[in-house]
Amino acid sequence: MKRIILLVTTLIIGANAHSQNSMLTSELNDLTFYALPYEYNSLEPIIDAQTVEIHYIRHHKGYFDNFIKLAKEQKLDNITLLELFDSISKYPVGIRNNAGGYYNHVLYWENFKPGNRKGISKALNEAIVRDFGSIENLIAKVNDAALKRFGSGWAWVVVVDNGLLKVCSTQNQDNPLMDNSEVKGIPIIAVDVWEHAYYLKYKNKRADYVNGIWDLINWEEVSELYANALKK
Ligand code: MN3
Repeated sequence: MKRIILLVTTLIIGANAHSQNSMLTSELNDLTFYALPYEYNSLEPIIDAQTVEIHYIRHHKGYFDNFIKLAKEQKLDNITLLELFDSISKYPVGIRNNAGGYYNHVLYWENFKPGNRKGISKALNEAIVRDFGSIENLIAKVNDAALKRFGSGWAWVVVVDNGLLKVCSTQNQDNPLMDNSEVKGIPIIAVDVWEHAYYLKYKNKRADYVNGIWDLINWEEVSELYANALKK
């Protein structure tokens, strides 16, 4: 019976659209590959189906498979992703790149979950106005961080220790949960600016992709991530 409960729990963690929190706090040996909660063409026309498919099945799955393999080799089964990120500078760069690659993309897909694009919570809206003046200012700041990131990396909106919102950017597959991050905080918006995220449709025009994604952001989802981040 215990095994069945464990199996069901694992399946729920794998398939749950709000998997970010449980993913961060479950032990590495319980991690399953993230189930994309929509079809490949659900983000059309802003992100084309082929880009989503390749990005999810090849890139994201590749990071996950490599991460699990390296974690097993390093016998990391019993720590959580959150603990790992919090001491990532002690681990080989392969762990850092692939663990980051796995987690970052889960957040990225969750941010775009088709649904409530106007459903921002009162609390998040007030926090954005408090810290940036307006949602437009926040978007401009994230876009700026995304465009200034030289080479591959990410732009983020994070909740920092004192509950304030901050915009930052990281290189490669690093993220703001990592102990070596310049800005440390809990991410609620993740913008992938690796070329594989946009090149098929946008070619070298990163700005067009970055401007476009705001029409995909599920503010209801981001509001929930914000509420959860404040609880930690
Ligand atoms: Mn990517």
